[in-house]
Amino acid sequence: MAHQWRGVLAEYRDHLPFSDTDALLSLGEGGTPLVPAPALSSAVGADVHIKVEGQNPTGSFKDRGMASAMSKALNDGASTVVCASTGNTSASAAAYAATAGLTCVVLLPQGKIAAGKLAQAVVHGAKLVQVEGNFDDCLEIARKLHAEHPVELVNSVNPHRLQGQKTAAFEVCDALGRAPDIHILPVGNAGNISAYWMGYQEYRDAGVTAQLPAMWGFQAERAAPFVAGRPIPDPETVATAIRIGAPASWNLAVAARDDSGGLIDAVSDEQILDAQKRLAADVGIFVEPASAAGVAGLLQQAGHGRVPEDATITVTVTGNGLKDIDTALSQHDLTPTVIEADIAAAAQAMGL
Ligand code: AN7
Repeated sequence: MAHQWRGVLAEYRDHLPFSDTDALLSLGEGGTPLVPAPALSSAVGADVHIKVEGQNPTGSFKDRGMASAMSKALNDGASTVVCASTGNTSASAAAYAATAGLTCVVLLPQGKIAAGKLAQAVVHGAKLVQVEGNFDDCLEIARKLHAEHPVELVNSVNPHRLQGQKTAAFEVCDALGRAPDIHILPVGNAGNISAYWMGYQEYRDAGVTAQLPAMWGFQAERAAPFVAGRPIPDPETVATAIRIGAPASWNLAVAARDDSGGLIDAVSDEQILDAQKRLAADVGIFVEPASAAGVAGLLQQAGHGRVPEDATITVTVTGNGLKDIDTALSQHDLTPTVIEADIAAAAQAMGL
């Protein structure tokens, strides 16, 4: 019988801090494809592969860490979990709380969440609290609620989130048969770049791989605290998922960048939307705007001559394009071609 993927916790149990008696939650997260991208490879002169995290159960990479953090909360006897979110964390937390039978409260920056993500939190039964402020305000409230009340915090400041998320680095190595030379991804709250770096180091230390990649992170230009070297008070970007000015995993991300010999740079909203279009039209992968920041960064660095020839490069695209169709469609002319229900009219419309 074909192997059925069991979710990241069961698949990578040997590398995760769970005991034999712990219950492990799964909605089938992980096992996402690593897709070769010939259009990007020829554009930048390297061997580019896309790690398609939009194929996770709730459509983003957050499911890996949420499986882990929610399992831990369940095993510890929690009854309520809380998170701040730009959308994907809340969608994932809501789904995993549903399967765990826990109550979930999500704090969201009012008016700045893509409609698909809001829908996910609603249908999975989370209690939505919209905050008149940005993500950073929401996270501060979530941290305090956790400190002062019996609620578990499932943002990536919870170390179990990074434990689950590091499995993506394992999968990249398992798929390539080696670690890439460069791993690229978008950076918002900075949990993911920290988790990948942890995963790559653990595989190298365990002797599974021989080398480590350089970690390249990309932020949106007006929400780029790592580029500024300090928090940004009023982050703004079309890529609402990474509209974050005070990343929680600051020190871990700086270590990932510096210890790997990598970089964290900024890309404009225009570059992000252009990369989103190229991924969809040239590669065949529809991602949300934030997820295109890594590809935008790759193209930018190639333009500066900084992409080593023939390097093996993996780029994580973090979330599914279907979560935010409003932004995607706003980039296209939607004037439909309308015809009578008639073959001749159809042929004419097709230019035949
Ligand atoms: C699609 O959901 O922070 O640097 O609250 O949704 O690990 O924060 C989302 C972040 C990239 C940035 N791409 O990852 C949230 C949230 C997408 C995202 C990021 C996010 P981190």
